[in-house]
Amino acid sequence: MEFNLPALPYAYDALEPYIDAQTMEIHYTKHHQTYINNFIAALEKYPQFQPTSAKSLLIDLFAVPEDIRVSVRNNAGGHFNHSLFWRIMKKNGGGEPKGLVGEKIKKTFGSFLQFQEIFNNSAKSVFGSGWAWLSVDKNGEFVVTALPNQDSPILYNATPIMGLDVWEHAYYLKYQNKRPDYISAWWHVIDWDMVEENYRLI
Ligand code: MN3
Repeated sequence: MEFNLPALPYAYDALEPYIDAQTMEIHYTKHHQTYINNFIAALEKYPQFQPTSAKSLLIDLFAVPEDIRVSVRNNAGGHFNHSLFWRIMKKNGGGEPKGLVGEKIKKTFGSFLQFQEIFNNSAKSVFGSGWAWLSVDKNGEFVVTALPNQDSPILYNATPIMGLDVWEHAYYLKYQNKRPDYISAWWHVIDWDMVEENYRLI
């Protein structure tokens, strides 16, 4: 089972000043680790149930015993989502996507700026805790969605290639109530090469 905290591909302070080191450390070592601990604890009730990955749990959520299904949805979702999130950020990221993702964004949304506006509005629209996502639907099309809590696009038959965590724990220490400022800043750390890789691997 791949139920360990994945190595962070950069130092806690690598994404400063956009994401501060303290937020990164707490987010990664406490929040992400807690999701892992929680769904491992939930699965311990069913030793005969041996999932191979968080993704496989989410793809077939209704195979999960009913009394732990909500916990698995939230906590395996949290593990899967954060594992993607860390990988699509880097120091000196940002700019505009090239490659297949850049082309597909222009074709789908008209321009990168229009896509950015739609994605930003989606991220701002999340009421309470959740994420904004760029996913590939079952027809191979790009879709931007806002989803609550740790719901992954996987639950809705779509494959996420890029996501922005807008839970307060992702930004409150530095940005307090100013979620739009965090959203704007985040574009400076996006790693388009990884988004491209996520798209090519579907
Ligand atoms: Mn988070």
